[in-house]
Amino acid sequence: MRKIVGLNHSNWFVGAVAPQKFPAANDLAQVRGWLPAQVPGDVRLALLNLNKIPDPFLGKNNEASQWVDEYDWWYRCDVLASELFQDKTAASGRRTFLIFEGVDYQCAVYWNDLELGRHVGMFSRQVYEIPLEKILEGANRLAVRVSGGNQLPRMKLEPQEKVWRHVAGRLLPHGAQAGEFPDRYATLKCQMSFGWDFAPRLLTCGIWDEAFIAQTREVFVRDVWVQGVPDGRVRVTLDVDAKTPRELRIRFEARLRETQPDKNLANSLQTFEMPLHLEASGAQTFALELTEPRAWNPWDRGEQNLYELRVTLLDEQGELDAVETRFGLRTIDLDRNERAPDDAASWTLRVNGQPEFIRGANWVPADAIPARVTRKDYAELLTLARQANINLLRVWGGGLKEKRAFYELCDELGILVWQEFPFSGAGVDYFPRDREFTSLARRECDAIVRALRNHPSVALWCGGNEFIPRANRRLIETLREAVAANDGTRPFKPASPSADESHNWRVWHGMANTRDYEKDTALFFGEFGLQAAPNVETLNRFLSDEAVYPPDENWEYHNAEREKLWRYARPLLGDHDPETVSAEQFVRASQEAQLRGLQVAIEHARRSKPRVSGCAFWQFNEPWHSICWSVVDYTRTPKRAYGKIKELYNPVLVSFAFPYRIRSAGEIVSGQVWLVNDMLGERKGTLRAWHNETEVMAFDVVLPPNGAHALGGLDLRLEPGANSLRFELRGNDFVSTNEYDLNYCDGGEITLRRAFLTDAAAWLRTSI
Ligand code: BMA
Repeated sequence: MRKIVGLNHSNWFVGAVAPQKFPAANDLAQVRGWLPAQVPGDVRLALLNLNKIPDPFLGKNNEASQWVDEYDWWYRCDVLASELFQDKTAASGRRTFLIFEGVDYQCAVYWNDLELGRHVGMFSRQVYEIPLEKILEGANRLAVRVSGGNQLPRMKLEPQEKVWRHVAGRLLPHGAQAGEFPDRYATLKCQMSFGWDFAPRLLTCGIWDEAFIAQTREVFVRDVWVQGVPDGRVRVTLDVDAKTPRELRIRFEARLRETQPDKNLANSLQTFEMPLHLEASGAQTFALELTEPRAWNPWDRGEQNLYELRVTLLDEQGELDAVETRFGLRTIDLDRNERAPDDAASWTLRVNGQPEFIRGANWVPADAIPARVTRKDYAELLTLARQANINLLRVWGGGLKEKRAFYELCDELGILVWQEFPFSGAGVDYFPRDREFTSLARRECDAIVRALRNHPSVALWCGGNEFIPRANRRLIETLREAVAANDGTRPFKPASPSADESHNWRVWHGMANTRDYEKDTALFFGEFGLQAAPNVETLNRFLSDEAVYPPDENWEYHNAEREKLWRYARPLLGDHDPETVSAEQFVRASQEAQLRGLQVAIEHARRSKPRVSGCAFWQFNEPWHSICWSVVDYTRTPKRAYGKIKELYNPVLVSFAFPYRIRSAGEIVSGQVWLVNDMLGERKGTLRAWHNETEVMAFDVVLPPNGAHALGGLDLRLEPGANSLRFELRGNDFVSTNEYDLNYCDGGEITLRRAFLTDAAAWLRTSI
């Protein structure tokens, strides 16, 4: 029997000590004052809850708590023997394990005076056995020394490398995250926390994910790995710590998770039991066959069937240990894109053998203090993603391996996950190449793969964000090995972008006209987007009254790129004088610019199917109050583009391809009407269109399965004033709408200098 004693509570304390180089000596006695804290938690969060620091997300308050990084910190709590045993004298043979799902960043763990171990890295699970004789009657002190601020390891840079990184930081279009950052590059800590162009420098530190104690009899199951395919074949691999070899029985109980109460689940529980010869420790694999198997699918392909699996080890006296996990039956492959050149990279994702056009978004950490993100927070954001018809999230390499709830919810909602390892550059850089760093990378990435591999939603592993693959060969080989050794069922991409993928920053960073997106010839569009201000109500939450408008350095502190915001908002301000527009008018124009830009890029991607196999806009969410590329702000208020994404990502889309030019009333706009169907079945419906209030089209259409085709031309004479073109395609079981502003043209050509620098950065990323 496994007993769990949770350590996720607020009976913890936190205290500061002078910094020491890791590994540090035990200086618990040096802590001057202990403050109440909770786990999962973060030092700043504890201080914030006690009003000892101002809220770092408001105004420029973040500066006021940078001092936190100058200290190392201790967490401690008491564990009573009575929580662990009814009667300790009768507990002989029981084994007790302390488990941390994530400690940020370097730590040493003590049980009373016993050092259980040390660890570096915020993403790997730590498991320590506590010897029975070390568990005292009464209270036991659990203490963790954590360092995450100024004591991080640093990468040694040659003088010429320093100069190069410095110059690149100044010159490159997204310079905020380029530069030296010796600690960031030498650390597998959330890269964004060192400061990014949508995130503050906020070096988190603490026990940021769940912690608990697990108690078993003589045998402890360290890990269960389940691989299942749609025909019902399942392989279960157990990693067991038994101390000595023994003969046992093992029982597997698989139950289809009840998602729809009216389903006939009479046969939902399937039990398998067999004898087992256990070695002292190590992995063993079992093959099971489920009857009436039901596959897991992304939401736009079918049901999200999930199985709950309980594995129990038994001897004559009953249960020794039992663990539970969830899994799904599905396959994932990456295939060549149709109509792509012969030597092109494969970008077509197939789930259960069927091609899946990716209508994706980039996901960044939901909070710059991720310790406080709860299942409810994830559920709200992921439900918004699902409602926007998003079928894949790219968990960007500058962010996290998210908490378990994120992946469980993606499984339930049928959203695929592209998971990156925690490496993120600015396109020009390399990570340390020494053995110590490489083995740290291997350990952390092994742990990430193991933690996520049972989730059917996880579809692809990727080395990380925007670093040059050829300058990081050793790292990429290490990551590839971690994936092969611990999974082997999902594709691996070395980095994003990689061959035949674009991060299109000619628009925005290069200041090109949004129609420039239509020149993108990549097979997968991994990043593109425009900044937009959040609503005025949100601005009011984090900027003082004087700072709310016009955009100034307070906006820049919250990541606004003023010049570019104006460049894209100005053409949408109509006759308003940019000097005198109100906050509301500016916000509306910037949100409209973001919406129109995303519309151009996404429709270009969808019309280019099947040569193009998907896109992921930059970015879905944001980690603090930011003026950035997100379509849902930190308060979870959608920007105008969010509603548009919902339309643009409808599996069935009507698209109007027309040239953007500055025009005046009386001129003719000529374009092509396109129909796109991402579903595997034919769709029939009635297509209607209106130019302002006049109906200009009404007829029945048939959309062949999984394709994009041009239906025919449409010419419209511009009227004075507004010119809106609306489409509605209505079938028996679906409605798809779309809308265009025929007056929209964001003018201006890309400047030569910017074009050169943006293109050079893109070339460096994929070619060197
Ligand atoms: C991309 C991302 C981020 C960055 C964004 C906007 O390339 O990968 O590094 O935040 O551009 O500049």
